[in-house]
Formats: sequence, structure tokens, C-alpha cells
Amino acid sequence: MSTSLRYKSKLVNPVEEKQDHDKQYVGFATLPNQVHRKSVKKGFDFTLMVAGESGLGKSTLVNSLFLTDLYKDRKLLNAEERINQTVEILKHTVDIEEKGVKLKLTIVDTPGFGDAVNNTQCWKPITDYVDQQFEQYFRDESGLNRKNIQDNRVHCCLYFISPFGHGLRPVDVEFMKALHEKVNIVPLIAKADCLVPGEIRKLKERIREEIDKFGIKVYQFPECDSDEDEEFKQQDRELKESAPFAVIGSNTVVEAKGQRVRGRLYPWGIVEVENQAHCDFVKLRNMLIRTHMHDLKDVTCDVHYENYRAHCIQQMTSKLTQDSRIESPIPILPVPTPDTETEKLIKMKDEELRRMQEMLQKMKQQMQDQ
Ligand SMILES: Nc1nc2c(ncn2[C@@H]2O[C@H](COP(=O)(O)OP(=O)(O)OP(=O)(O)O)[C@@H](O)[C@H]2O)c(=O)[nH]1
Ligand SMILES: [Mg+2]
Repeated sequence: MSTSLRYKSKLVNPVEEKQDHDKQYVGFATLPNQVHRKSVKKGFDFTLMVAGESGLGKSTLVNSLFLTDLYKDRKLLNAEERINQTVEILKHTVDIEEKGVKLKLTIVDTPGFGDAVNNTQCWKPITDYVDQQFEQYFRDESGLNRKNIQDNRVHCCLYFISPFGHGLRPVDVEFMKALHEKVNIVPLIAKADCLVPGEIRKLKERIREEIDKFGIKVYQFPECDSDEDEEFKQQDRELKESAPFAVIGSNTVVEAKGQRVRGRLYPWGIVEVENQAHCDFVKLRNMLIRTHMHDLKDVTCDVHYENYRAHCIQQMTSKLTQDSRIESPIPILPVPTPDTETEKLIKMKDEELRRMQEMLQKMKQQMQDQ
């Protein structure tokens, strides 16, 4: 068939050929644009969490990453004046708009551990928080207002590692293991200005080895497509080689070589947060905002949330087998007819839920029959 088409097109003149070609144009090539336009209109949301030992600079980094950027004209106070110890889980939401693209950014700042004599289970409030967000999403997905679900799931957790030790501490290992099946962990070396480049290199190596040795599943940067250009591939290689990123945070603006930069002023010199020769802050910010935000969200949805959901369903099923009198945990809902293309995805999820509910009902019936 393709041969005859090719033969036919050879017979027509170029104008006719173009018209013919236009007629065959289905139009799906504009789909990415359509999706893009819809997403732009709706806006993106992203939730970032910070965790780790107290005093490692979590709140300062969060401020350096986003908040002070949002209020460029605001008078910057020094860190001591602005940052207090975080004593409870704090959620800040900020709406950023850049070139017409909206981003609703939620930052979850958590209290650091380490002040208590016994730090057993110090990760519990944090794992509970992550689970609560999954639970809420799971409920909303099975509810009636599925179209307007507010996604508060945590898409990334920056885990701060002390620069003063010789690698991971037992509490770091336990903390990350308690979180790694629930959220994308990006480990960071905090306060990197305390170490010289050689020490940073060694500490990074050590942490990488220990992450492997203890079976901690940190966020894996996806493979770079083979058709990407060389510059992109190079950037991707550098990003992967730099992990775990060594970061510096500051809320003060200082003058360096005639320019006002965010940095830390010491008697012996200035450490610039955004200078790539001083630390990996810029790499981290680019990774989070420019290059990997979508992937972090996809992994959250496809891996972590799906794990949670499968676990919930398993629990519901086993509860059902234990108690045959139990009512269906999720009410059977009418399946809405999709009226737009975008609802297809929601419909697929609904179908899945409905199948689960039917399965549960059948099991319940069988048990009653027995
Ligand atoms: N040297 C150095 N000091 C930092 C850096 N970031 C923050 N600090 C200082 O470390 C202290 C603690 O910073 P915070 O941001 O409050 O630390 P935190 O991790 O949020 O602490 P908790 O809220 O107790 O968990 C402050 O005095 C900061 O100025 C850094 O990159 N390098
Ligand atoms: Mg804090």
C-alpha cells in the first residue's frame, strides 16, 4: 500500500502533492502543545520536603532556594534574625509565575532530630506526614470530586547529611530507610563550606558507597535519551557525578567583586551560594526546577503512590477475609461518562477502582455463600 501511495504522489504536481499531504495530516502532532497549553493554564504543583539533623541548615537552604527569590525587593535580614529552630512540621505554599507558567510550590519544613537523648523513631512524624498525604489522595480519588483533587503528595525529600562525620550515621541510614519506599530521597551534604574540595570528594564517595552497602534507595536520575545533544548529555553526566550534592545556604546578600550575591561572609573571604566552584547549589536548583521536576512527580505517582495503594488494597482484602460481615470499604460509585479527552485518565483510574470494588464484593459474596 505504501508503494502505491508513493507512486501516486509522484504523478501529481507539487501543489497537488502538498494539498494531498495536508489532507492526510491527522493533527496528533499538536498533542504535546495541547497538553502543554492545558498544563500551563492549570498550573503545576510541586511539593518539596526537607529533613535531617537539627541545625544543618534546612530552613536556610529552603529560603535560599525559593522564598527569598520570590521577594527580591524585600529587605534581607541576616539568618539569625529570620531563621528559628523548626519545632513542628511547617508547610509554606507559594505561587510562582514565570513567563505565564504557574507553579504552586509547597515546601514542607520539618524539625530536625538530634536534640533528644534517644532518637529512636525520630522519623515517625515525617513518615506519618507522607502517609497522610497519600491517604488523602486515595480518599479523594475514590470520592465524587475527582476532577479537582488537590495533590499534596510529597514529590521530593532533600535529606541533609552532616559534613562533620565520616559518612552516614546510623540514624541517617535508619531515617532514609524509613522513607525510601515512600518518597524520592535526594541526599545532600549540608554546610559544604566547612570542607575543602578534597574532603568533599572523599565524603561524597563514602556516602555513595554506604548508600549502596545499606541498600538505601535514593532517587535515581533517569537515563539520558541517546538522541539528546552533546551539551545536554555532558550536563547530565556532571549532575550524576556530583551526587550527593554539597550545598551551602545563606539568607544574607553580600558584596563580592563589586556584585551583590547571596553568600556567607567570613573574616578570610566570601562563600558564594550560587558559585558552582564553591558548591552544588545551582545544580540542585536546576535539577529540581528545570530538569527533573516532572520525573520526580512521575516516580511519586507511579512508584511510591502505587505501592501505598497496593498496600491499602491488600489490607482491605485481608480485613475482609477476617470479617465477612464487613461492608465494602469503598462505596460503589457510578462511573461517569467522560466528556473530554482529559478525563480519560481519570476514567481509567475509576475503572480500576471499580474493578477492585467488584472483586471485593464477589469475595464477600463467596464467603457469605460458604
Ligand atoms: N556554615 C554554614 N552555616 C549554615 C549554612 N546554612 C545554615 N547555616 C547556619 O546554621 C544554623 C542553623 O540553620 P537552620 O537553617 O536553622 O537549620 P535547620 O536544619 O533548619 O535546623 P532545625 O530547624 O533545628 O532542624 C544557622 O545559624 C544558619 O545560619 C551553611 O550552608 N553553612
Ligand atoms: Mg529549621
